[in-house]
Amino acid sequence: MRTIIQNGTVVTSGGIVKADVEIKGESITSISQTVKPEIGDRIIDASNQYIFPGGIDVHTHLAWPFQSTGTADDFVTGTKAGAVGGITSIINFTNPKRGASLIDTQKEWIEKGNQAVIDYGLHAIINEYSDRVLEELPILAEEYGVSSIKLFMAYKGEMMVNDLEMYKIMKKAGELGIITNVHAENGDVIDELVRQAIAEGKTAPIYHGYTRPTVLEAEATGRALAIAEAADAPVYIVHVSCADALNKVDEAKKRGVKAFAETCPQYLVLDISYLDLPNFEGAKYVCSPPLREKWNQEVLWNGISNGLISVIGSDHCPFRFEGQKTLGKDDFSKIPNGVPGLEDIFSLLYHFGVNEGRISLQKFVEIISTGPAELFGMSKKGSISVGKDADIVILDPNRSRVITAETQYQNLDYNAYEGMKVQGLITNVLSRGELIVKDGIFIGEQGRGNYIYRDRLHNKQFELTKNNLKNLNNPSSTGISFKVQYDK
Ligand code: DUC
Ligand code: ZN
Ligand code: ZN
Repeated sequence: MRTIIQNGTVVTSGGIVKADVEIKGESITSISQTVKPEIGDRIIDASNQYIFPGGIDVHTHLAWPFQSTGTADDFVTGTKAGAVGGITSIINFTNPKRGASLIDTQKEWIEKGNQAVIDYGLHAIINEYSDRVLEELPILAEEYGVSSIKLFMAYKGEMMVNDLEMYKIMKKAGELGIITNVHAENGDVIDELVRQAIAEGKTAPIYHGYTRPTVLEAEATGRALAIAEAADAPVYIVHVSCADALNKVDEAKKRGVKAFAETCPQYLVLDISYLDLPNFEGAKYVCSPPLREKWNQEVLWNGISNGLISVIGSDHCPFRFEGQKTLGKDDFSKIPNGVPGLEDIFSLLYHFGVNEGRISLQKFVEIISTGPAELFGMSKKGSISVGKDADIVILDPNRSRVITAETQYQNLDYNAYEGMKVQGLITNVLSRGELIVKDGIFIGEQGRGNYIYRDRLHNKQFELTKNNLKNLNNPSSTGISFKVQYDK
């Protein structure tokens, strides 16, 4: 069946045009003012609405065992929530058991994901170093389409690697065209600050914020960037939360490091005061890095506008308040770290970014869809263009909604953005040509999501530095802030 989306305004990172979109099978086949409907066509009327490429959330922790518990959304509930929220692809993290092979872990997680309702890729977490890791990386890349790995500089004993391990892994990854995601916080010093705080009886959620100061995020960010520079490897700093850390990214980019930065909605919209809410409500906002002083938000928004930040990811790491967050009732260090965001990231970025005038429509598309598709090698995703997968979000800018746990698809008893009114209502969502959200209701089938085999960065063709510098000099630039090419 052919589908035609009529009368809408198509937005890509390169331009905005009033046009109809023709879809045959799973792909976009035409974008023009003159797509003629025929009998049997399915027509979707997008009058007065925007037609965006589907959102891509490259930072999710679905079905994730962590800190003596596990995240509350699995691939079914999490991807349904993403779908109604305008996300049509995710990249989730694996979580290898101690001593497990990366290949076996990848297979296990591909299997876990097969109940997803949208397409999914997997970043391979490496939580301990061994020679086998270096042997398995090429297999992961070639046979499993893994173009990104993740290393942690915090969570000692659970996931943290040391500097030498990081260097060796990044170097091998860089040679293979694999980009390394880094969680950059100084885990050793944080653990000591946490120990001291608890010993002094400082057990409330706010101390989670005080024991993970911005200097320790900035220090680790600078160190990760230096190690990537020495290894001549591409690096992606996840969840940059503050000006101190973003400055390190700025410095590194200026000296030509193949560095990219991500921020998350919680750092753009929420702040450290949420950790101090009464009745242990602050626990709902415990995530790492922690929420920061409010003034950091505008620095991050500027980083998005000027191309210093390439991608927004949700870091969706959901834990229920009752029974999970309450594990830390008497000790903040036992509160599982994470906030939800997969269902609302698209709306939050549209509302606080586009609607409130901080970013353009094109920049919105660039960081929620085109940028992540390019950087993480999803060649069929990320744009409304002929030949791409028909992953499409239709949004009515004249309608609004109030975010609330009562109506959410996320498997949670709270929402971190409860009560916020967001302008712009997602009406319909297509995934590979199939209408999976109609009038805001999920109508797709469980298990319809495909595993995404991703392309690797071609190191020799890396062309980011000049483009980034150009954008830094032109804060109003809405152009793509980096150019990368991939091995086919
Ligand atoms: N931070 C979180 O808040 N949750 C999951 C892991 C992380 O780095
Ligand atoms: Zn992290
Ligand atoms: Zn994360």
